[in-house]
Amino acid sequence: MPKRHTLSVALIGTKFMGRAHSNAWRQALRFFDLPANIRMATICGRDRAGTRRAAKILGWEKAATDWKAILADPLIDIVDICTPNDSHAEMATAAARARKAILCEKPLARNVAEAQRMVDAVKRARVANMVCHNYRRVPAVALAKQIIDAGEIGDRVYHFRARYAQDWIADENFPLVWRLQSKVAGSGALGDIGAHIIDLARFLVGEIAGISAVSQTFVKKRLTKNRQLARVDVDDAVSVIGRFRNGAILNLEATRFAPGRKNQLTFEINGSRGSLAFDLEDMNRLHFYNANDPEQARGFREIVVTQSNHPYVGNWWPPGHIIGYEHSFVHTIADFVKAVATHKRIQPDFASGLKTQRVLDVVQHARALSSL
Ligand code: SOE
Repeated sequence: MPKRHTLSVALIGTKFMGRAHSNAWRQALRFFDLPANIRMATICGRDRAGTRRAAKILGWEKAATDWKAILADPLIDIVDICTPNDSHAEMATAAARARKAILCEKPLARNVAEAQRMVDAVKRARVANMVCHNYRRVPAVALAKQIIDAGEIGDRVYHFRARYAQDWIADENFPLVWRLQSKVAGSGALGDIGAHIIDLARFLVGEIAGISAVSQTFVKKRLTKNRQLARVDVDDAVSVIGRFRNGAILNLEATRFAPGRKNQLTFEINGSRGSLAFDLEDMNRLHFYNANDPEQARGFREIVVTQSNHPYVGNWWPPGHIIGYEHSFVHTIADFVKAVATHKRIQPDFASGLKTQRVLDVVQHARALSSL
């Protein structure tokens, strides 16, 4: 039996995404048959004490605070970037020069220029690269893709409409965190959660030909951490209409001002012979309408996506035992490890992330409203 290769990983970032990715690096090998072992070598954060705590709790061998030193370590094979958006381009281009495989959280960058630099760097270095759009690998979403590709909603798609709604900043007293500062985030709800539904639109329906959009900043000023009042220079919400290259119509909404919606991503796709609908707050279920069903039995059916032949779920529990948000990261990282170990491309790669970034950029600069 040939000795299995071991891939040593360094993760940069210790907050929400750092924790979600750490869990995924630990679980991937335990639940998926991977062509390589995974060594959780180093986690890197800003402050030494906090990063040491994170290493201990999240299962990393070492804690570091100098990400550049990590890239110089010849024993590191993979760099996983889970930091705020303003560091993605610098870290990824340096990691590419150091010949590391790279997984980067979404959005790829703050703007198209940065995203283009990242694509150029990974192409030049010929290193594996992937953007972590984890919702593609929610089993119900992956099943929707299979149903569409099998032509079971018909050979034409008429509509893709999606909404990603949260409410964590609807309180005007919520402080001016990095996700609300364009110099760090690039944009607001648009790049943070809008990027997810733009990626899903491209994944499930196809490339986008053109868009029109309106965005709004509802709370114009917020308190910084030093209690100074500062202007909010990103969108709080955005609405997009558009057209795909295949003629389907696109409707998207990304908002952080939907009180009661904690993390609700919904989409509905209408095709010539059927429809699909999904709600992340009920993520183990896919709603499917098949116009070819016998007329007396025709209607939306609810598929509980937990059968062993459904995407990914056979690796977890028996039918009916549901999974959660964190499993989508395990699926993403398991597929990434397979790609790195077998030298195959994996989607969405940085080139795909750049296409999403181009849509973000056009939305951000769209001036669509005709005054009445
Ligand atoms: C925003 O709060 C956020 O954390 C996004 O940044 C993530 O991508 C999304 O999965 C959950 O919400």
